[in-house]
Amino acid sequence: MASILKQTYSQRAANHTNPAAKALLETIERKRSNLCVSVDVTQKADFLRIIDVVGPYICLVKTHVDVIEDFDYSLVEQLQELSVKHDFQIFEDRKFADIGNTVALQYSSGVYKIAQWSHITNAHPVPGPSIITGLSSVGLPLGRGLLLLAEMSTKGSLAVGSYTEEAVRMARANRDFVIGFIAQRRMDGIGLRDGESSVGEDFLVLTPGVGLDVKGDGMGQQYRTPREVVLESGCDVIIVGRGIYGKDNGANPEAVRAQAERYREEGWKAYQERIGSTA
Ligand code: 6AU
Repeated sequence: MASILKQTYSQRAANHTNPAAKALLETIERKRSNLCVSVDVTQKADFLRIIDVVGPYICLVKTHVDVIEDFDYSLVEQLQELSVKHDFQIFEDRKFADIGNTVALQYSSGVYKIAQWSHITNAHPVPGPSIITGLSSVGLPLGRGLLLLAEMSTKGSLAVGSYTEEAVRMARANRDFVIGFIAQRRMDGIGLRDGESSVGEDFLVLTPGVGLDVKGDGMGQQYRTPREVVLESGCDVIIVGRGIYGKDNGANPEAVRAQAERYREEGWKAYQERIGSTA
């Protein structure tokens, strides 16, 4: 079988059993988009307007629901309606980081009830494997998927070296629920012990820190282009926030639409070049 880097998203979808991973890969192929838009705005109206505009160009919406000042549960229902209207998956970027019992409560309960509506969420591996036990006790019965933060996009990140290796080992031991990583490159072969092989393993790599016009944000964020991320580093999904909705919370829908289209095209072109096909 061809290396993961050369396989199409639909070939890879067929090899996944986790429903969230499968659905994401199928959506990417159907919409010819490996673009995830990160909608980090604080007002419900801005949030919904941006998603309705970018919806046709994306495979996934990434949220930070806890930054929305006028949040109420109707927002979740409207988000779900938009996900059906435009055919995208939902990823709440919660970055869980506590003991198993606490993260299970944070994931299932409280104001946001993330597991009820978010197909994918993420966690820091810092507490060790028990964080996966806690989250999977809630998410696995609902068909959800988890990404581990194996690396970060920020200057001076501590998620490097043996920390990254341990994150990959934790994922390998929990392949039913851990569908991939937030990382800056493919993790294939990382952290393998003597005699282990990563053949047949397929973790999705979703990559933030993507921008075409600037290299950073003055607060530690570092940007690379879709080409660097998808073609040179072998990542699967580009996560773009401010590069798409700009500095004015997406006030100009036409500008937001144009940027979404631009990033979708760049991400898809880089993927086609990677697999060696223009189909
Ligand atoms: O494109 P930006 O810089 O406007 O937004 C990037 C988004 C933000 C971050 O919280 C998130 O991506 N992020 C993450 C994620 C997705 O987990 C990890 C990381 O290393 N860097 C990063 O920026 O919503």
